[in-house]
Amino acid sequence: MADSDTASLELSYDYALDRDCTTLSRHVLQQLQSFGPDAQDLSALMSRIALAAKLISRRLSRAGLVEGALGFTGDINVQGEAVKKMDLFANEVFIAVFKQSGLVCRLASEEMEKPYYIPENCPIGRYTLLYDPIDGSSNVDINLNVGSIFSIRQQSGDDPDQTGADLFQPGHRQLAAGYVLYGPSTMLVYSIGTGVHAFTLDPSLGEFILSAENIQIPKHGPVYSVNEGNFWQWDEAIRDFTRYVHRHEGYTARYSGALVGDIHRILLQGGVFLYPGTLKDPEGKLRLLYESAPLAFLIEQAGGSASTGLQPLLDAIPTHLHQRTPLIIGSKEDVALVESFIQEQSLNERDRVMLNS
Ligand code: P6P
Repeated sequence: MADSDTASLELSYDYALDRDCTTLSRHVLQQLQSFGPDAQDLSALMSRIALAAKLISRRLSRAGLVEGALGFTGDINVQGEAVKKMDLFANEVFIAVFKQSGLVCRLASEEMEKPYYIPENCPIGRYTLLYDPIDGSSNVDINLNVGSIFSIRQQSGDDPDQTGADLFQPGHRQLAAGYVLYGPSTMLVYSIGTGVHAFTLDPSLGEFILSAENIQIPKHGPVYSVNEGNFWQWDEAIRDFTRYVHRHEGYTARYSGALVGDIHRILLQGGVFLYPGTLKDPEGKLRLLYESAPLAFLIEQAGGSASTGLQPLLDAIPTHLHQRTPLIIGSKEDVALVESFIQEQSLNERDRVMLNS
């Protein structure tokens, strides 16, 4: 074999080997360009999240074969939603993974009314994990994509009455955020404030391997993702936006009923996802602390934007753990287009009030 062929082969080996060695924990340290204690903590936290993702991915990939993996538990959670067995399993996985970690003192989950404390980790572990263990669980029983959403915040001050009130801070305060997409492959997409990076689970290795770095969302995209079955319940502004995309070339509707998959599509292809307020749920359906805020953190890190319709999503300050807000998120130009209809409606309303006064 010619020297040049050998050299290029070695190069490809080196590249492949180096990529396969770029695990999540190593990538976090590279991103922080530090081996200090805070960097080590964040690296270890992300490794634990990766472990939780692997355990959940394994269960999901065999759910149809595992006795008792699918279906409902018969309980109703704090959200008023019927709990799936997979919701419960995934919630327990995150708890189990962070026990004995010394890192996380407290977990706040969609599935638990109050924060869950891990006494042996408190007060050493000054981090709180906020998570939706399985988002889109209605898709589990029909074998469609689902996700986990996570956010890491630093505990600020004490929490004497254990309500997690110190967590009621704007989304800018997040240290890390991301999601796991359980699809044809299992992907973990995260940001610690240094861009958005994607890892793909290599089942043969049992490792998440770096598959995309510094992902940038397109400034505009063709996708609009919203449940149009709620059209009758929306404000006129959202209806006007929907009418606009119905009447203009270049838009395509995509909506899976599972937030993580819909957001991942928007991240890669561009466009906008909306879950607006409705007559029944004026604040919308999605929870601020462990769904919208982590996704907004990530999408803004990728060069996109996120809004409640009235303010940047990351400025929103919750008043309780399971607070919901409307969510408009995606490419900057597409989010701005939705907001322009909202602004126009509020101007029209103000004019009407002035005319009638
Ligand atoms: P709807 C799943 O229950 C979820 O929380 C998100 O994953 C998803 O985007 C949304 O609700 C779907 O809600 O009302 O359109 O079925």
